[in-house]
Amino acid sequence: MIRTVPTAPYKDQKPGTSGLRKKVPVFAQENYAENFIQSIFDSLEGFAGQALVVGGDGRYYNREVIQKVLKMAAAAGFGKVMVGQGGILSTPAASHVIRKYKAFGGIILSASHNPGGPTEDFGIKYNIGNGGPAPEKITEAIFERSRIIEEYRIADAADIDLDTVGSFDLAGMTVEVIDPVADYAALMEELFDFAAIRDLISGGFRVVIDSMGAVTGPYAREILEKRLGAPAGSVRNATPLPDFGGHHPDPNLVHAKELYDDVMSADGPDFGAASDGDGDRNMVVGKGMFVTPSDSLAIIAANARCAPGYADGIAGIARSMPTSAAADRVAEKLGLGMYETPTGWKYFGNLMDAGKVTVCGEESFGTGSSHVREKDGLWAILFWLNIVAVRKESVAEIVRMHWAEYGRNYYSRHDYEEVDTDAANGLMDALREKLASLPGQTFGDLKVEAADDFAYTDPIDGSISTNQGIRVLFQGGSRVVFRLSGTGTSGATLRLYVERYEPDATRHDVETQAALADLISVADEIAEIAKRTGRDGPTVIT
Ligand code: G16
Repeated sequence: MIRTVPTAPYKDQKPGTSGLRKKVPVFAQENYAENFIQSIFDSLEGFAGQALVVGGDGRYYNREVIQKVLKMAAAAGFGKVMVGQGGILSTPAASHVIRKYKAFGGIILSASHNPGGPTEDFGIKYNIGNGGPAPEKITEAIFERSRIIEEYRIADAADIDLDTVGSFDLAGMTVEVIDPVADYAALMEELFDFAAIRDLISGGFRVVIDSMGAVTGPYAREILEKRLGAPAGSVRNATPLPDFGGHHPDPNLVHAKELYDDVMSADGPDFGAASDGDGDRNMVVGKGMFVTPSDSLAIIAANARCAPGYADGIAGIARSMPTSAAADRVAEKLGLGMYETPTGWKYFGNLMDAGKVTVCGEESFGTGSSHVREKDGLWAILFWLNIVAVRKESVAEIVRMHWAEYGRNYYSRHDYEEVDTDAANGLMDALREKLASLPGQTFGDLKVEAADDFAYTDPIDGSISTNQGIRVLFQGGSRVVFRLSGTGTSGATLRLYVERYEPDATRHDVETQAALADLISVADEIAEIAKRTGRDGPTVIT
């Protein structure tokens, strides 16, 4: 039986960079999740009888919301829902399942790299039939709907047993509980040279993956330990836990420090990697070398032909605006198209669908390709292992040789988290007012060449996105970028991105913060970060 439930709108259901993310107690308010789910369905057309994919990163509240989605999908008229066993599907795996089975779309439950638990973060995101995050046109429609919603519809039925693979009936709709790993692992085996990686590992190359108590554990175990022959225990924190074991599942130098220190220690592994809550982010560390996400994109693009899935070369590269220009130099040399988009994986979808780009990346530890329409942590890790196995050089050697050939883009991001929202908005407004007067001004040795508020016109559908971050570009290719995060759940997070290009290989060994020191202080001078935020330094430096 389908029940129609009267409800009242919540005013704060505007999706951010990647879906709606809020604290669990916010989602647990009466009808809060239901309102948003119904708003998604009300914003879509033509799904009657079609399939929907549902899964999440296993965080606290995942199972409860999955049951709601199943019952509401049945009431909305979907023909089938495919859900990962245990409610688990990594974000890239969900994208793959949507594409492989030609589903109408998917709902992914995750707050990505943010902590999980009864008072921590949760999220709901809608992905379209190409497997990628819904474009702004749809997220805007969902938000508009959520502001006026008056009722939702739900099937009165018992909960589905999410732990048993098989087909079940829910009020006339089929629920297929699927193995969350199998399709994804098979795809990775098609793309990469597993035989070469197996030889590398059996030859003594030690690989460690930290799944951070989050979703990639079962995927990494199947692929690294079972299919590639790494010893048991090579995947750490491999069981997805509702609170990620108390970890902050963000693979960066702060939250994956233990792994980093281990790889850097004298008798540590040769290669370390980590993924985030929902498996789309990655961090890659080789002995003596942390690979910045921006360099990772450039190096993967330059070496793409090492992997069987990319043996014919790549069509083009895209990166988000704050990501360093390292990949641009590769595109130029290889004669490939290069696209600079706003922050958010959703902006890559059209370019990939149109065949303009194959490989995409973001400074926020995201790298991926057109094999799915999300960034893909394990994909990036396997790509690196494939490159190391084929080139028979260490990560550090590969990175250094890349810099020697293309020059080095020194790069760092400084985050000021949980800043007062008014102060953060005030800082950005003041910067916008200064934009016109900045070009031509000199700060020490740095002369401003241009300054703007980044706007993007999608080359495929012509849609325009404005206010995507303030860029101050200096002569010689250095720049600072200021942006407010669209994924935080408390206060505002100010991001400062700093980049300096150094073509001279004799100057490639400077410590990153030292290499960027003058730009960092100029950024503070221009934006008055310390004064306006009341902070004497960033919360996180990556
Ligand atoms: C999401 C988006 C990414 C974006 C990142 C950071 O990642 O999918 O495209 O780069 O947020 O966004 P912001 O700087 O606005 O916080 P994830 O891994 O959180 O889904």
